[in-house]
Amino acid sequence: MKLYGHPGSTCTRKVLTTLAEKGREAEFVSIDLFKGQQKSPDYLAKHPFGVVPFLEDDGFTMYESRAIIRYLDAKLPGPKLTPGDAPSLGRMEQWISVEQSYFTSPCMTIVRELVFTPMRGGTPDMDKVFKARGETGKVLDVVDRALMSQAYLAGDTFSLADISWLPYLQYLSATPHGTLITERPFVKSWWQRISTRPSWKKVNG
Ligand SMILES: N[C@@H](CCC(=O)N[C@@H](CS)C(=O)NCC(=O)O)C(=O)O
Repeated sequence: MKLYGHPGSTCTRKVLTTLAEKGREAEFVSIDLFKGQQKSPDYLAKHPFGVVPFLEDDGFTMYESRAIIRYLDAKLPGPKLTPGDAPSLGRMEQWISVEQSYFTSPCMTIVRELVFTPMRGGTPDMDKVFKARGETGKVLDVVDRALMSQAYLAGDTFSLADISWLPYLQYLSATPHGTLITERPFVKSWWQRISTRPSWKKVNG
């Protein structure tokens, strides 16, 4: 199995975490996003949208991180990361959709402005940061209420939904707006639970 990605990429990290939960390693092919290698003709021949990750598995190839993690969980032996009962499965899918639809964009706006823009010598747009902070906080309020009565997003067990939130929360936690996580008691304890898993420590380390 070969995974094309970038070690700092949130989408690559979801796939690496899923592999680690399954106790599986893939050959890692590093794509240099800073040099634009994802837009090279060779890579575009694999991934027509020119982003990472991209998976090759014994002649079968695919892209889109959320699809890849579902594929890996279905295919690989090891602990199941998708609940077997319909309500928990529905919850898992709901939270993966919430992450993609409402959370990732404002969360990564904060990270882009406060981490990546200064790294490139630019000045953060604080209006964007404060607007995004409000939006991110509203989503985390909803998560906080849901986690009042359960340990993980899908219910009692860790699932692909938790994996899909981990990389974004990690970046957010490294900004001054990491308080968005720590000031919500149920989000805070969930974050402690999921971010200390050996799989995430391996990927984040
Ligand atoms: N929906 C895609 C998004 C992939 C994506 O945006 N990847 C980023 C890294 S996390 C990327 O390759 N960015 C480089 C670029 O946009 O050129 C997925 O989930 O795989």
